[in-house]
Amino acid sequence: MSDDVKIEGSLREKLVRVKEMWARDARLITGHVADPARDRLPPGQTLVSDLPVLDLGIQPEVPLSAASLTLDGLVEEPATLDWAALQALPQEERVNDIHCVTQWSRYDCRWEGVPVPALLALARPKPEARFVVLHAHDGYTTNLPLSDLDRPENLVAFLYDGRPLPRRHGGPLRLVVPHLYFWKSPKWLKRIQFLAEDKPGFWEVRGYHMRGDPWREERYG
Ligand SMILES: Nc1nc2c(c(=O)[nH]1)N[C@H]1C(S)=C(S)[C@@H](COP(=O)(O)O)O[C@H]1N2
Ligand SMILES: [Mo]
Repeated sequence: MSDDVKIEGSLREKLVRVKEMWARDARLITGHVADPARDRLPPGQTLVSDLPVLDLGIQPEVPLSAASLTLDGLVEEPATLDWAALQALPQEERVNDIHCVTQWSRYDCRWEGVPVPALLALARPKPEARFVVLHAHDGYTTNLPLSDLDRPENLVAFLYDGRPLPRRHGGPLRLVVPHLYFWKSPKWLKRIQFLAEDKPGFWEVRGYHMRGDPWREERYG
């Protein structure tokens, strides 16, 4: 599959175009100030009680037999871990607040999976690796600085709220990077590609921010 999502159907095209327009007009930027040391809700966010479902309208079915995670590009030990290999790694629980750029936040989301630093220890990024592109089974991509990926709270998650991650939320495996807007957390993750230079992903090409820190309201580029 190509790097970009093949957009079929006028509805999806329209949805993407609306968000592109929002990015161009810097919609949803409130300019409010919030301080993570004092506040729990980042600027311009509204608290919700359930975890909404957001994607491009394609929710790929990934059977466990096809679930795997490839680590490649600028790493010493490129690897593809299949489901059994992933399950054999030590798993941990994380509880965190999630912030979506479309302005909802949900507190205390409980995930279980493999902490990202353990995966990085296996693949061993080369010194020149500074960024990653994350690839998902629906064709979605997003980019991160390696320093934002390599954090102990980040998980390759298999469970949500004590149950296998439902397909609509990216099951069987997704990334969770809670300190950035949720578009940086790909559902149905299949590949982490290590690069020397930053490379925009699906939404970043369409005007979203290259980093996406909710405390700085880095919604658009
Ligand atoms: N593969 C994939 N991952 C994705 C997306 C997507 O369209 N495809 N959307 C992102 C966006 S914009 C958000 S807000 C969250 C939503 O995750 P949820 O549906 O589990 O709440 O997934 C992110 N990860
Ligand atoms: Mo989002």
